Amino acid sequence: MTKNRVLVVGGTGYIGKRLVKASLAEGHPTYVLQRPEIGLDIDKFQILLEFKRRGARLIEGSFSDHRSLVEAVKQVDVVISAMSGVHFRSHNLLLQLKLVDAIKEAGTVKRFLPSEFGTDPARMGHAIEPGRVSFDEKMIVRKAIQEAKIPYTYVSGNCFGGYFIGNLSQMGTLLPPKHSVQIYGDGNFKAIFLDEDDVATYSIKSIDDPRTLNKTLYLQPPENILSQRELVEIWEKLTGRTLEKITISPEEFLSQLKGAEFAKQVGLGHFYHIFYEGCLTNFEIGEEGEKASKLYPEVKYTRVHDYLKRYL
Ligand code: NDP
Ligand code: GO6
Repeated sequence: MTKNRVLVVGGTGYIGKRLVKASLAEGHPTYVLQRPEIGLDIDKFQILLEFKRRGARLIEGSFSDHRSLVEAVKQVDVVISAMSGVHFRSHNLLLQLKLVDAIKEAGTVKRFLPSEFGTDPARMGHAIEPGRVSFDEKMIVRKAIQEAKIPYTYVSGNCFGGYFIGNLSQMGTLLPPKHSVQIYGDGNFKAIFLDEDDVATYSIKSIDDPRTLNKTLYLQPPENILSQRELVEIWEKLTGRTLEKITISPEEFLSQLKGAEFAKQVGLGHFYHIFYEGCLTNFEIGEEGEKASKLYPEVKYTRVHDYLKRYL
C-alpha cells in the first residue's frame, strides 16, 4: 500500500513539530512548508534542517504567494495545518482561509486537518468574550472547508499537557506550584489531558481512515479524563507533599478579565469553560464524531502520572 503524502503547514510550531515527527514515524512521505518569512529565525531553520535530515521534504511557499500554496498542496494527499492559535487577533483566520482557498483550487487534496486541536468549537456557541473569538474563527474556517467540499477531519485535542498538566492547570506558569494551588470552584468537573505527542499520533492515524472522513475526532484517552482535584492528587502522591488548596469562585476567576491583556483574557475564557462548566466532557459524541481511543486502541498514550514525572 502506498502511503499518503502529508504536508504540515506550521511545522516548526508547538504542535506542528510533533505532527511532522508522527507523520515520519508512521512512514508517510512527509512535507513541511518552508516559509521565506522565517528569515533569520535560526531556531526554526535548524528545526527544518533536522526534519530534512530525518527524511522530510521541505517545500518553499508563502502565504503572500497564492500560487506557491497551490503548488505546495498539489504535491500531497493530506494537508495538516498547525498554524498558530489565538495570540494575534484574526490574523490566523486570514491565513487559514488562504490555505483553504489553495486547497480548493488544487482540487487534489484527499483530507485536510485545519488547525484546531483543542476544545470543539462547534460546542462553544455560548462561550464568553473575548475567548469565543478563537472558536468563532475556527467555525468560519470549517464553513469555508465545507462549502468548498474539501474532505476534512477536525481533531479535538483537549488539554495539552504543557499548558494544563505540568502546572496543575494554574494559569500564567508552566511549572507545578510549590506550596498552594488554586482550585477552580469545587474542582470536580472532568477535563481531558493529552501528551502533545499523542495528539499528533492520533491525528496522523486518522488521516487515511474512512471512519474519520468528514468527522470530528475526539481525543479522550479514558485514564486521562480527570478533574482538577484528581490531577492535583496525582502530583501530591508523586511528590509525597500536600499542597494548600485555595478555592476560586467563578466570579473571582472571571474578575481577572478586567484590564488583562488579550491573550490572557482568551486563556481565562478557555479555562473558565473547561473548569467551571466541564465543556470538554459534558456531552455525548454523536454521528458527527468518533472517539480516538476506540478507533485506535493500540496507541499507548501517556498517562498524566507519567507526564508529571518530567516535573519532579
Ligand atoms: P504556534 O504558536 O506554535 O505556531 C504554529 C505555527 O504557526 C508557527 O510555527 C508558524 O509556522 C505559523 N505562524 C505563526 N505566525 C505566522 C504568520 N504570521 N504567518 C504564517 N505562519 C505563521 O501554534 P500552536 O502549535 O501553539 O497552535 C496550533 C493549534 O493548536 C492552534 O489551533 C491552537 O489553538 C491549538 N492549541 C491547542 C492547545 C490545547 O491545549 N488544546 C494548546 C496550544 C495550541 P512556521 O512553522 O511555518 O514558522
Ligand atoms: C490553549 C493558556 C495557558 C493561556 C484549547 C493563558 C485552544 C483550545 C483546551 O495557547 O487559551 O497559562 O482547548 O496564562 O481549544 C493557551 C490556550 C493556554 C495556550 C488557551 C488552548 C486550549 C487553545 C496559560 C495562560 C498556563
